Amino acid sequence: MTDHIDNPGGKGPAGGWGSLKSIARIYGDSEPPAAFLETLARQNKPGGFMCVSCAWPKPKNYHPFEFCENGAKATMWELTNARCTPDFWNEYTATELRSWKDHDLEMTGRLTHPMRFDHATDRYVEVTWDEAFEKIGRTLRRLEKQSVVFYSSGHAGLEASYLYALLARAYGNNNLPQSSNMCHETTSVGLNKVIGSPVGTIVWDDLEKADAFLFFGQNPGTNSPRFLHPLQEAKKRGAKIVTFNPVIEQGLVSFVNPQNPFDMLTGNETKISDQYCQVKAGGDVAAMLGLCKVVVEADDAAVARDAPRVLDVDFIAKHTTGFEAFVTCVRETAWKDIERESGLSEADLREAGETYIGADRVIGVYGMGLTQHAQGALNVAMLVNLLLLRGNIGREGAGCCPVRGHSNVQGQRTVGIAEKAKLVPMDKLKALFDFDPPTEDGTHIVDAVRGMMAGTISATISLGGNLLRAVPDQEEMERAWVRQHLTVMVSTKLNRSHLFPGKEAWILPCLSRTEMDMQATGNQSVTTEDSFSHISGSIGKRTPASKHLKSELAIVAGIAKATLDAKPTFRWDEWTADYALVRDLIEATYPDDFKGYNARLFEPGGFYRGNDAHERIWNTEEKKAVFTKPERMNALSFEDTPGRYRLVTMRSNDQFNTTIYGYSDRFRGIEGTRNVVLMCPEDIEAAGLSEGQMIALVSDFGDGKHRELGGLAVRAHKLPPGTIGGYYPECNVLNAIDHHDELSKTPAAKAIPVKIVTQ
Ligand SMILES: Nc1nc2c(c(=O)[nH]1)N[C@H]1C(S)=C(S)[C@@H](COP(=O)(O)OP(=O)(O)OC[C@H]3O[C@@H](n4cnc5c(=O)[nH]c(N)nc54)[C@H](O)[C@@H]3O)O[C@H]1N2
Ligand SMILES: Nc1nc2c(c(=O)[nH]1)N[C@H]1C(S)=C(S)[C@@H](COP(=O)(O)OP(=O)(O)OC[C@H]3O[C@@H](n4cnc5c(=O)[nH]c(N)nc54)[C@H](O)[C@@H]3O)O[C@H]1N2
Ligand SMILES: [Mo]
Repeated sequence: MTDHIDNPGGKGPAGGWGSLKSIARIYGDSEPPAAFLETLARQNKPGGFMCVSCAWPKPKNYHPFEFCENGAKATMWELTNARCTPDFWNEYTATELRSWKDHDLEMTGRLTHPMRFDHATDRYVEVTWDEAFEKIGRTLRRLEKQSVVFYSSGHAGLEASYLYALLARAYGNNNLPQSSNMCHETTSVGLNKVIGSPVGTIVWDDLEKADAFLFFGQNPGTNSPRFLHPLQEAKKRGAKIVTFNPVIEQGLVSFVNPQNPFDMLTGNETKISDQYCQVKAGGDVAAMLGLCKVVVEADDAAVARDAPRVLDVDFIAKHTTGFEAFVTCVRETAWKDIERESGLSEADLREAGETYIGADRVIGVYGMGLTQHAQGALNVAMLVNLLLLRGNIGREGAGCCPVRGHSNVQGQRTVGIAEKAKLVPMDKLKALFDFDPPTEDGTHIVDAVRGMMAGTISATISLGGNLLRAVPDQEEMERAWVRQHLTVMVSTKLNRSHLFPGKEAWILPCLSRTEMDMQATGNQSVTTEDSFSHISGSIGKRTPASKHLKSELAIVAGIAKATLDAKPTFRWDEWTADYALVRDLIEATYPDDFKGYNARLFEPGGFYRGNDAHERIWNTEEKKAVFTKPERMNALSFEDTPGRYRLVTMRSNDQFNTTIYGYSDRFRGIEGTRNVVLMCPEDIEAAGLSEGQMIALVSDFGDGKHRELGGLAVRAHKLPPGTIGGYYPECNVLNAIDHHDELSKTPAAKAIPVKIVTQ
């Protein structure tokens, strides 16, 4: 067992006083109004509001303050006193603002008025909502239907999202790409292919019963800190945790619970990982093959001794297909190949494999470290292979746990934001609204970006997000984005996407979920779905940041009314007046998932939508869970060559995606800057570099296009040789739009092939 895990440069355990200080700093920076604590106390509780940050579930038995460091930051970021009013545009032009940093753009505060871009002066100018809707509608009516994209980032609640998808379909296309196309699309497609479920299979109770957790490429300390509470509990009852990650992430090393006064006063840390395996970026396929090999060898030995089997043979026989081919591959794979491809030793993998075998109930947790690779779906299939060997899916305390990103990213998919026509009950839409929904598939993000570059996409409506900053090939994308005829951004804060306006461009500012959403029938609640498929109501109580803001639902309805022909079945005004009517429509469209929807909004912990894979019902083509024989030993689409590195794009502890709260990545010991490249000392030396030296990275994707990011300081960090680290979104200029997961097209942001250029 690994007793001590070095944290390179990090400042103490996750949580604890560091976390409170970090929240306080944002509080100071963004000057939120008083009574902020009162708002935080309502976060993630029945009758309160659901956190605007990540999609981690809300427990039934909540803590006095059911929020985490980053949820508190996200809330504060929205409650800032700063306002980005129309006057701001008297001082700056869009072109000038392009040199601003993401952090500084959002620090201008909440957007307050609907705005139209005026190309003559290069500024946004204030407009009325009526003018905005009328003109957007008029242009949409004129454009070629297939050339319009309806993007959404996973913020908006289920009600607005359902109407948004209805708007796109009634308009005439299924062009409904979502942020998950850059995120867990690999899960939606890859996991679905092997177990017939596009989402994770566990529920909260399983967390409380698992004997071991295997973490692959998910960083709870930063991205889902409330996960650290059940992990701390798990450690207390003796559960084991093994982590596979090229970067040593503090939240997976140790944790001090900021909700526990005793832990806070004594600095009582809980060690999280029992073993930390610094796998190479893209090396998980080999690592998991190694773990499977340990299981298969142990089973062979058990058979020879006539001891109880290590494989769950009954489960495999009854519930799976493809076992023989997979196991033959496992037996035939040599340890030396596994070691080379994973960067891990046989001894370490044996230790991890023994932990897996020693635990009766195991949960496999994963995030972007598995999904954002050229063979991300193979990564996911390998994790499923490993779990299936011992029947660890669809059993109490066991299962597959992809940790989702945005607070309602999963739910938006559930209620019809999907570019794939087959995922949506079109017959129900036809019956409810009396129109013929389009049957052709729409655009995935990657297709939308290619379409913008090729000129076939000429308008983008964005329900939240910062698409321009989130996608690969950013420089080409910026040139393509401005060639569009129409860009409409429904946003809370200013971001880079606003600064590249299409020929007609609009900013439509919306309410945040913490704010009152007063409509004709009173303050409205909205609902979101978490990573465990539980649906919870959310009510905002704060006074809106500006009296000109509209809710996301009201904005969607406003655009729809101005764009679509009127029909008795399209009751946009009534739906805006009473969101419960929209929930009735959702229930009518998805009766199995949303039975009794309106009555169940505030059930503690949310109401469970159900998941067939959790019940061992496999909705795959084969009607079984599928073992996948890997055709490759790694998740990459390129070979190693001298001077080529695998660049991992990382999130700091001080950001939410493209929203940069500040420049303190305290867990990694990086302060005051994001312009760094993390490299291991051996790589620094081998490349003839020195710490602090300024370098540039250039793309080594091999498609002949020049992509470069300069002004980066070399930082020594404990990483596997050949794997280097840089920050997302800054590094997006280095990735190619064609570099994506083969099956799901999720951009491969975790092993971008790059070379180093000295400046
Ligand atoms: N505070 C905060 N919370 C967030 C977000 C945020 O930006 N900030 N973003 C939200 C969103 S949209 C999402 S999708 C989630 C993202 O949450 P995560 O899934 O945790 O995403 P990342 O931090 O990008 O990467 C996860 C981990 O993968 C590791 N990794 C990189 N390459 C590999 C590899 O090849 N193999 C393995 N095993 N590991 C690898 C990285 O070192 C990192 O620790 O978080 C959500 N929550
Ligand atoms: N290189 C690299 N690229 C990546 C990733 C990576 O790890 N590496 N991660 C990918 C992932 S996982 C994701 S999910 C995408 C994220 O891509 P997006 O979801 O498009 O980006 P965000 O940064 O989450 O969007 C931030 C903006 O959303 C708006 N906003 C915030 N709250 C609200 C709200 O309540 N309502 C509305 N309407 N707007 C709101 C604000 O204006 C804010 O500026 O990026 C992807 N890109
Ligand atoms: Mo995400």
